[in-house]
Amino acid sequence: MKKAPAPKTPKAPKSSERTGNGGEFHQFSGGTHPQLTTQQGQPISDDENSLKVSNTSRPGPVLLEDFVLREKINHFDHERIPERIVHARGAAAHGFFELTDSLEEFSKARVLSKIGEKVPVFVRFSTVAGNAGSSDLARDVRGFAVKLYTQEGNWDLVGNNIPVFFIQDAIKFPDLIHAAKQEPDRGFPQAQTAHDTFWDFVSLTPESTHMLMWIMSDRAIPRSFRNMEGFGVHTFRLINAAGKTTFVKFHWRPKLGLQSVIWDEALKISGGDPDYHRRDLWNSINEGNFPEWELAVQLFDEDFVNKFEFDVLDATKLIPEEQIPLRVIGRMVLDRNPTNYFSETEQVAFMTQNVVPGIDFSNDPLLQGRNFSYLDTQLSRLGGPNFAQLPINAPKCPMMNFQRDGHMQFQTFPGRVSYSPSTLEPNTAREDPHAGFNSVKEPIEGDKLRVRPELFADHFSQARQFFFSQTETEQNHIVSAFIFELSKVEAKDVQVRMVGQLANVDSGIAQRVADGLGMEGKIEKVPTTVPAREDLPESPALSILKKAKKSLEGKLIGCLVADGSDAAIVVNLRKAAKKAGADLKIVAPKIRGARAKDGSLIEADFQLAGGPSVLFDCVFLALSADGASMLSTEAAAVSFLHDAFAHLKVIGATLEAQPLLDNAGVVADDGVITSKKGASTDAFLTRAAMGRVWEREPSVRTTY
Ligand code: HDE
Repeated sequence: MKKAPAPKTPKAPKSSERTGNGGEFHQFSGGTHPQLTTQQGQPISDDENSLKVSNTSRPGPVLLEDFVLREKINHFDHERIPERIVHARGAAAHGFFELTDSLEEFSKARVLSKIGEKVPVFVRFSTVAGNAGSSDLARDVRGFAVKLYTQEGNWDLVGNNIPVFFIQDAIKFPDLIHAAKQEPDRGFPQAQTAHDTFWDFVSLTPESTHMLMWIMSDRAIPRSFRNMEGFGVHTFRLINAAGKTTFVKFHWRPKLGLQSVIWDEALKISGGDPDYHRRDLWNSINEGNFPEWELAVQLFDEDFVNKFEFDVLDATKLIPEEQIPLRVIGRMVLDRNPTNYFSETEQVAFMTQNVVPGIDFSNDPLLQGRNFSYLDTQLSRLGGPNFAQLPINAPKCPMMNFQRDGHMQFQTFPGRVSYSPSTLEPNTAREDPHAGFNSVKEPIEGDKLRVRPELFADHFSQARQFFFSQTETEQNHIVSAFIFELSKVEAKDVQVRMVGQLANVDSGIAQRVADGLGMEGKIEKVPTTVPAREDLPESPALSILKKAKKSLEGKLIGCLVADGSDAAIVVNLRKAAKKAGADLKIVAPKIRGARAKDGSLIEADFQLAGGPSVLFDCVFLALSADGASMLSTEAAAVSFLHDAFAHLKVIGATLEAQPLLDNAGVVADDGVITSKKGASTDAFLTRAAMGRVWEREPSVRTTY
């Protein structure tokens, strides 16, 4: 085969050849570059200057004939597509799912029955309410959408990091989202529910109460995507080869365990690094620390459905793990960052209706509504019916049908036959009644009505169960979150109604929130037909802290240094941290780093003002006496430490760092570890592995 000629390196014109030109060509740095061309392939001679009637001293008018300019600007003008109406802000990664336990008995889906089957996945995490440019740390549900490119077609499990939802029927979704998004007259606030319209709506929508407990909990401010659970939310169905069906709920469980931040920390991370979650995902994959989850299922039959206290088709309810245990069936690893954010993360089109033979929908009215919505939204977002041909959306198994033409048709179909049945050509695609997708054969009978089933009417029992399944710390955080959010609501009657709604969950919770808001007088319960059951047992699986992993794996340590620091301490700390699976970042007054007492340079990852302690899980002050005294009057250093203390972080320090600890108001406790020698680093890491110093909280924050 003849080798293609190497692309020619265009030569920069001599400045004398460039008439009246003040601009310079900066990009000619030698080497071999391909020729720059238009979209049509015409070589471009000058990418710095538009075509003008000109002389050397004065620009004349720009010519309409400049097709190079017009094409470039035209393309730029159309670079954006409509952002998602919900889940606009997201980050994604590639990876694989591997089946470790077969569900063949329940499902004929190859991806759920063939042990060892590995399928590529693309996973997009998102916030719901904020616009694409909002902050990662908004208090919000996180989307957890997984596209599995199976050999039987794409299966999209479009879930969230919270197992229940705000509403029971799809017809309320536009109202919910309109209430949560920025208010239509003023265009703010964005990426938050702390405003009147949201609380007005939910205080009038008792079915939202269970979900409110979840989004006011620390689940709504995760430490990273790697520390989140994922849930399919709805009940789905599995179908085996004999046509037998079983109900199923899907759960993703993070290998690193659950972890969240503290609300004040979330507020500050939004300023310090609005890309905190996406950066964490990107960096961890780049560094080879691949995020991993287990896929687990809850399987149940018609008998359970009939005896369960609630309706399994009600998306505002969950099935406690204590009632139907999780069965782990596989693992998912994210090991590759996207090559291009727009082509992949932005153009990926998740659709709940993407299921494969062996998996089917249930009659959950929310799921049924979603099955319509997701295809519809892709048409307006991606511009036409051929979006499934975009590489990120295309199945990775053979795809053949007679759908033709349309905007941006990338395929060139040969032949005369674009219909079925046909005889004119051999080997045209045919349906297969056995291997093809079949719905569960379910007899349906009833009146055509706009109603909700009776069991859907209990809105408070599981909200109460959730609250009382939390640790005391977590309960305090939920109460504080209600107080924070409602304090931003201007309409006092909305506050009053919401507190009255909370009284249906528990009068104690309502009273605590009322106290925090400074409300006086008797709380009026909002009337309800189904009061909360008080007999549901606690479910420890609903708590983050009860099942948190006590480990340093995946944690980030911020180490503050200054001139005169002991380099050996830093080296040892880094080594020990790495061994434990954590990462150490150096924060110094100057980004070049600090000159250690032995004359070596300790290179910095963050300049002090750009590396606040909210970015780290725990902090260590490797300071000399001079360094500590210099930093003790530096506001950024004082707030670095003050915040670390207030956010209940484990703080390690050399003895010389004491002046800075004092100035920052750090009071000695179990989580403040100081010592002269390197021994303190071991004690520091041991304590840091156990997580935050929750016992410190009452001394730094008022709880109601
Ligand atoms: Fe969505 N949702 N949703 N949703 N949803 C969208 O689809 C919708 C619901 C979820 O990373 C949209 O492609 C309706 C529940 C995720 O690209 C849209 C209803 C759950 C994502 C849409 C719901 C979700 C979306 C916007 C009520 C958790 C992001 C853009 C019936 C189980 C996927 C898009 C991604 C995205 C509609 C409720 C999760 C408009 C009508 C419940 C993770 O089609």
